[in-house]
Formats: sequence, structure tokens, C-alpha cells
Amino acid sequence: MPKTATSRKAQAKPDKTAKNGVKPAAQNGRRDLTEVVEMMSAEFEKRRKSQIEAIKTTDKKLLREMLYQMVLGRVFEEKCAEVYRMGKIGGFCHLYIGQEAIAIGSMMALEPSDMVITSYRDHVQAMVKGITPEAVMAELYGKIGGCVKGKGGSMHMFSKEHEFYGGHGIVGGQIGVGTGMAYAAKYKGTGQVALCFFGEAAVNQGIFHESLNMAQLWKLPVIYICENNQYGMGTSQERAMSSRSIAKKAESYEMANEFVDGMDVMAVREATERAIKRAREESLPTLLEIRSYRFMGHSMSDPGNYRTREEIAKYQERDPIALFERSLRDAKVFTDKDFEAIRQEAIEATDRAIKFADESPFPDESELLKDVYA
Ligand SMILES: Cc1ncc(C[n+]2csc(CCOP(=O)(O)OP(=O)(O)O)c2C)c(N)n1
Ligand SMILES: [Mg+2]
Repeated sequence: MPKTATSRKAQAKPDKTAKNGVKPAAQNGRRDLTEVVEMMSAEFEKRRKSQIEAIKTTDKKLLREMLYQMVLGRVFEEKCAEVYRMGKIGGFCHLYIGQEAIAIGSMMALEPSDMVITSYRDHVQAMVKGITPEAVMAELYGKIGGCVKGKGGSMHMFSKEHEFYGGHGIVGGQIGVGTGMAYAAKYKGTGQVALCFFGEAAVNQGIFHESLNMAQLWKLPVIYICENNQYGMGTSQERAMSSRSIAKKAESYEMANEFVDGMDVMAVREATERAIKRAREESLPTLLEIRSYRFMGHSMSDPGNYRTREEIAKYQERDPIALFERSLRDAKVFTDKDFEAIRQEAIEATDRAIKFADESPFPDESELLKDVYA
């Protein structure tokens, strides 16, 4: 069985709050914030040197595109929040702010023909897979110019052409479908890899365990990415999960696994590249637990009274975009002027998307029963 990442050792620390193995109920939901942040900061500082080295050996054009996609994701979603409050977007809307390094680091290591599936927190993944910001914004508006003609909305971005298979609202539902996508690729011999994203709250469901068991047993070319943003709606991981390590759960199925710092886009890329190689060359699955933090509420309607401002601010100090820019500056790849130009491009792309969505019509009544399967 392939070795797991040494960084996971940090997770195996004994829980000092537990007495006779039982955590006091009052503390059960409250993480030891300082400990977690210190662990992540120490991990990042350790990796910083190698991250700068990785940057130095990575193609400059690729680095620019990685940073552009991260900044575009951020600027685009900040705009989503703004227009949502203006009433231009209706229904559920889950933002990805703070988690950009995961989608960009992992997906930009794929081939365009590889397949991706995710949860309802899907706007950034859709754009990284090649769906235009215009088509994503129009979809959010429920307009005909959207990637699924305005019929899916925020949670159901989809494009067969781009090998992007949703956008799923049922927590964990996409784990079974993603496993099936990898099965299909193997059966047909297409050489594709399937990347399947889900949140940490999905891991407590049966579908996660059934899928991992099958994927390892049948040697499927799938990469499971658990985006551990530490909350499932208003419930922290500590309150809902008996074990701290999600990556380790893969060991029950003798599956390769790694714990990755999700604030570090280069670390995410490297871990995904190892998993892609394993999937492509050996037809074997991998589970990556990539830990980040959700800077915004669960959705636009979340009052957020289950965590403190201090906790959010602590994690914002490790903003994945700011950290990447710092390393790019230290490695002397880009200057502040370059960062400004990239941000400007992202603002312009978002403005074009808004204009397109504003001008796109709502679907005609004749569309009502088209593309509906029952
Ligand atoms: C099967 C199922 N149960 C409950 C819900 C309600 N629900 C929607 S999102 C969510 C939390 C999921 O959290 P996580 O998997 O960590 O993803 P995140 O929102 O953090 O990205 C829940 C419980 C649902 N959509 N589906
Ligand atoms: Mg979560």
C-alpha cells in the first residue's frame, strides 16, 4: 500500500480535552482553534521553502493561469454575493471563498478530457473546467444563456462538453456517481480519470464507504477529494465525526491517501499529480483530505452564529490567494504590478459575465418541459 503523507502525523495528537476518552459535551463542538491554526501554520512554514522551489520549476504561464483562476473565482463570487443581495439571483447560493486553492490546484493538473463532479458549491469548479463566466453567471440568474439554460441554477452547473458532471444537491450523492464515472472510463478504456469532490460532512454517510470499497476492489481510476472546510452547515467536524482524520479512513479499504494543506495551491497540485499518476498508470483510486476553511456562511442565508469573528479572522490570515502571491513575489516570478493586472483581468471578466447575464432572457415557456426526465 502506498505510504501516506507525513503531514498527517500532526493530526494524531492526543485530544487533551478528553477524559477517559470522553469529551465534555460543552467542549465537543468547540475546536481548540489555536492548536489547529498553529498546526496549519507550522505545516505551511515547513513547506514554504519547497513551495518556492516548486514555483521556480513550474512554467511561468501556468503559474499565471493558476493565480488568475484563483483571483477570478474570488472576484466572481464576491460579485455573486453582491447581486444576490440585489435580488438578481434567487434560491440557494453557496460560495467557495477561501477554498479556491483546492479546485485550482487539483483541476489544473488534469487533462481536459478528464471528468469532474462536485457538490452544490460548484461555481469555481465549473469555470476551471472551462465553462465561461458568462454561462455560469447566467445560470445563477436563471437565464437561458446559462450552461443549463437557467434550469439548474447555482447548485446544478453541468456541461457534458467540458466533462463537468455537476453540481449535486444531495450531500454525498455525487460520490456514487463519480465512482460510476470512473467505472465507465475503465470499462470503455477511455484513459480518463474521474475527480470527485465532496465536503467533510458527506464522509459520515454510507455512500462514501460503499464507493471507496468498490473503487479499491475494482481498481477504478478515481480521485476522491474531500474538501474539509471544517463545517457542514452550522456543525463543526468535531461535533459530527468521531475521528479526526478523514484521510486515514481510506486505510480501511487499503486505499492510498494523503492529508493536504488546502491553503497551499502548490501542495494541492503536487498531491493531485501523484494521485493522477496512480489513477492513469495503475488504475488505482486515491483519497485526498484537503483541509481549508469556509470564509463565508454555508449559503447566502446563513446567519453564521455558530462560530466567532475571531475564528474566521484567524483563518483569513492564511488566505490561499495572499499566500500564493507572497510565494510568487518571494520567488521573484511576479511583481505587485503583475498582481494588479491579473486582478483587473478578473474584474473585467466578471463585469462581462454580469452584462451577459443581465441581457440574457429568461427561458421561454416552450422550454418548460424540454430536458426534463421523469
Ligand atoms: C442527504 C442530505 N442530507 C442533508 C442535506 C442538507 N445539507 C445541505 S448542505 C449540508 C452540509 C454539507 O456539508 P459538507 O459536506 O461539509 O459540504 P460544505 O457545505 O461544507 O461544502 C447538509 C447537511 C442534504 N442536502 N442532503
Ligand atoms: Mg464542509
